[in-house]
Amino acid sequence: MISTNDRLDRALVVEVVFRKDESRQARVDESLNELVLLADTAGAKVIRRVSQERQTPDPAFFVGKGKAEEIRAICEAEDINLVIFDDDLSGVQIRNLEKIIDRRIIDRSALILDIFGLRARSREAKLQVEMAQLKYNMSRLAGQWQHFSKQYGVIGTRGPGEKQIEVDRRVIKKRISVLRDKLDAISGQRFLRRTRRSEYPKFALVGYTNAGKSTLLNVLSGAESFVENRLFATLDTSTKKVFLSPSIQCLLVDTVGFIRKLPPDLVASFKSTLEEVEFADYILHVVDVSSVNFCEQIDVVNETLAQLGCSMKPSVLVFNKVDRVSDFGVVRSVLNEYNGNSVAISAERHMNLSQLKDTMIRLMGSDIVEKSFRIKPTESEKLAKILSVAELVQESGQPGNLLHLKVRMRKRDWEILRREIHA
Ligand SMILES: Nc1nc2c(ncn2[C@@H]2O[C@H](COP(=O)(O)OP(=O)(O)OP(=O)(O)O)[C@@H](O)[C@H]2O)c(=O)[nH]1
Ligand SMILES: [Mg+2]
Repeated sequence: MISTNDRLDRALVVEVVFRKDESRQARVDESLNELVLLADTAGAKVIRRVSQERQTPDPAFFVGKGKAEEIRAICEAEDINLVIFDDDLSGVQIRNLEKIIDRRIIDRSALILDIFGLRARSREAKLQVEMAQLKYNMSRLAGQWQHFSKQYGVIGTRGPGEKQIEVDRRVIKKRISVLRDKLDAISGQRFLRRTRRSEYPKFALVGYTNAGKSTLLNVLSGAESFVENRLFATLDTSTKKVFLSPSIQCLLVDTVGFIRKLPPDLVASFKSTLEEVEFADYILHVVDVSSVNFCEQIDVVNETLAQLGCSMKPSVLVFNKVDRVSDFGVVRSVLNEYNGNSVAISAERHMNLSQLKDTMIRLMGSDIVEKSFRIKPTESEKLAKILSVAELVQESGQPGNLLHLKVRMRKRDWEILRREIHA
């Protein structure tokens, strides 16, 4: 946690608008709002926001030296002890800024890693976060030993600069290799679990953090996963069985939320957790349609899915939290724009969930077959067998006479059933 004592950290956040990049100009405010939310999640109170327009980042200070001095003055005047940059800083920049500003300096990635550290509950999540933090620190070690030693007093004794860095680097590499072995072992167990359950089609819930993935998992499965109106409530995967109709079941797996500028070390370290997405048959992409940035959030999630090699998986776009949208025209136009497999729901208010389930069944189309049967009055056993795996779509005829049935079921069940009833 970034708060090291009882008192909340008092933070100042810094954004740099690069003039060359016009699209960034428009997005920068949102990025900064999100940074404030991230800081709040980590337990810091943001007192001030500072921005600077530049052509390129300053290699030594990221912002200009004069700006850094201005930040120091603000920190002194307002009793601020933590400065957070919205962009990634190099080790050298962090060290130089700390010298001038004389406060702890962190960047967005460090903040996200900090929150993950705070949120990690399972052994696997803890190991994954530690791995990501070590990699992050290793990449910023050059010329930055002072800073590093403040965060991890356990590694080595204080030695003269670069020599100590070599010692630290060796220690970190060793630890990373130990962590990798442990994570591989857990990943192996996960593989066994996964193959045992693979008889059901699997949907992965993906989406921007706070979109409502865990809430949706809970309402569809009747489970009670952790839900919170904060970022990164879920770090562990959790798989539940869900009835899409009385006879059609699927597995639904909840996983970690995405965010813009997710540190690459983190994505790499959460590989085995994110494998749940890779191994899923289908994707439910949950979007908080009440957020003003939902379009950009969709792009961020799609980019992350592409990084994971999952962009081609059949998916449903689930526009959640419609109860918070007062203008239904917006929802309608969104559904028109993303026509195809999209549906507007409210997980919390249980709105349109049956429509969502129907959409999921439709997506499984190739996996589901529809069959028609004529059942004689004497064939009650056959009827029972059919109805034990299939769902009734249509029925005609009178009891005691020939019955016409139209049913649907999973292909796999049909393969077994056809042998049993000699169809
Ligand atoms: N109004 C409204 N709020 C919702 C709805 N669905 C979820 N929420 C709220 O949104 C917040 C985030 O929900 P979660 O289910 O934890 O979101 P998540 O996508 O799992 O978030 P992470 O695990 O952080 O990635 C909670 O406060 C939920 O109560 C909805 O349909 N309507
Ligand atoms: Mg969640």
